[in-house]
Amino acid sequence: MTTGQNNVPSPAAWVRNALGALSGVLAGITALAVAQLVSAFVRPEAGPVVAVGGAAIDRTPPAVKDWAIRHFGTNDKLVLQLGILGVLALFACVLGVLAVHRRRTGALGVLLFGVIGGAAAINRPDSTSVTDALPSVAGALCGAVVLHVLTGRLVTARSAPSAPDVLPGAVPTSAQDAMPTSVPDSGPVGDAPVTAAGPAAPATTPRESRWDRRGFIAAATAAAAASAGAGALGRSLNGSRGRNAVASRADLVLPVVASPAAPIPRGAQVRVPGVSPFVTANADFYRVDTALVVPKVDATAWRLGIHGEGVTRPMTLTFDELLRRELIERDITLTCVSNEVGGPYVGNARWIGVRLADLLAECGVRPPSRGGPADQLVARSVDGMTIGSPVDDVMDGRDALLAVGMNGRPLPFEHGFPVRMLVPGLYGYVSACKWIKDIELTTFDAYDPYWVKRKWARRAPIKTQSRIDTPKPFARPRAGTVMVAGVAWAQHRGIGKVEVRVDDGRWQEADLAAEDTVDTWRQWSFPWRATRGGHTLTVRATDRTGHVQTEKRTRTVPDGADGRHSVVVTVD
Ligand SMILES: Nc1nc2c(c(=O)[nH]1)N[C@H]1C(S)=C(S)[C@@H](COP(=O)(O)O)O[C@H]1N2
Ligand SMILES: [Mo]
Repeated sequence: MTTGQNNVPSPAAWVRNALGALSGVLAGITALAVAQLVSAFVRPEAGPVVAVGGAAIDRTPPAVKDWAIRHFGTNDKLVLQLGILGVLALFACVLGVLAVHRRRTGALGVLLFGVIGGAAAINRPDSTSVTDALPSVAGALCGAVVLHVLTGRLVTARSAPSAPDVLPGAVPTSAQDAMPTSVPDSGPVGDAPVTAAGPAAPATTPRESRWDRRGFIAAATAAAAASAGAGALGRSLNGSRGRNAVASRADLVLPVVASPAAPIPRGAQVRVPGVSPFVTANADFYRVDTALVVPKVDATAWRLGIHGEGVTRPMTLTFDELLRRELIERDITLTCVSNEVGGPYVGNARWIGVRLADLLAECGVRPPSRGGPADQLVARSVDGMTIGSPVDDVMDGRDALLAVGMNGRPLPFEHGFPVRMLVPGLYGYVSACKWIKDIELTTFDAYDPYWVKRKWARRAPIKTQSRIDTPKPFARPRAGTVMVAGVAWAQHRGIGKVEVRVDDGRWQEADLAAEDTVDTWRQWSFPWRATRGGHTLTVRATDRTGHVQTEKRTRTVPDGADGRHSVVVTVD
């Protein structure tokens, strides 16, 4: 980035490039702010960052998705968005510097990003209209204009080499504005009416005077202020869009249930500090989904369609109609297939909902085991997620739910308000569709849902697992009796036994806490006579079918992690 006149980098060129980069960033901010504003009128999910982020999530290989969940947990989406913004900022700087030298190319580069964002937006599964491209395109247009205008204030200096350093004094703003912007290299700057110089830029040094500093500062300030305004307005409009949904949730009073859950046995919770609460509070319940923007569904406008193969009486239900049905209350432990051995993506809640099997039966659905043609139930969410469950499992008598309540409250938005599906015994990605809007009966041969298209198994019952909650890894308990305790789960089969092994010793049976139901996890504890030194504690569970949690470690892909949880501690 030298002037070509000599090999010493010209400070003016350096400054110009820096200002170019700044222009690029301002153009980028303008583009995003305008996109945010326009998306409020189109669809919040159609904004470029959300659309590109969603596309990135969909294209993320399962192993990377798993890695992201493992390392960033529920912050994975924040990290992704920050990553996208970081990449955009980098490109904005590059385009800005480019625009200093090739103004049109820079602006075209900004437009290219608009095309990418727009294409991503209309290709999202929940996109129903090409208008979804509008936020990106409008944002990019404004961004391109900003970049063009800002770098226009810098091009005076750009043309300096044609009349290096001899350029006397300031070029008046008016004369410069009159210059054809497309000919910075060949422009007759040397012929500029320098005699008119002086009053326009009085306090500038010769070098600074080679660009339209005032014009640049004014334009940059205007761009920054306008984008701040557009961004703020867009955010508040987007916020108020969800108002009906928030109101519909606030107005919701869950009806009295016809079939309450039995009280949780007193002994279900072991009294050892550090063990997970038996019931996971809504705020602490793990969240795993692909939604960059949590869908805010207005319950009063919600509809659920049930249709497909073997559905002799298709149905469309409103939320009120759903609530008027017989409601049941059940404790169900949900687990994510991405949960590593010992991992946190498991939670237990008391759900309220409608028995899905009854609803399907009313629609004329028969499970394949009774001659029905459809073996797969595909649930679709408002955000385009598809989740496929075996019809036989849903209709075999277990408490598969269309859930509306979680721990006595309407579903939180993060967990699927107004309605989600739950099937005890199946991992979330094959059973627990949040923000559900449609149920289609089909076959496993005919259709692969979202995660199955991405190398996960078609069928995925939850594997028998156990976890040591306390002591924590690398804890330093004192010698003597140390309580080892945790949870074990084998939903819909039930936990029959939990054993603990110290180092390479024999398996010793742990004390099982009272069982709530076979659909919930079960706590256990083991009083360990701890001796000084380093020790490895390992746990294994046996389910009620007699299956012992296997020793063989497998990865989470394709159908859930296998293996045993170990914790290394040092006893002082
Ligand atoms: N609409 C929608 N539903 C979804 C998902 C999703 O990404 N989108 N993720 C599924 C997965 S992988 C799991 S493990 C559970 C998690 O439910 P939770 O976030 O309420 O814990 O939701 C399931 N339902
Ligand atoms: Mo999951």
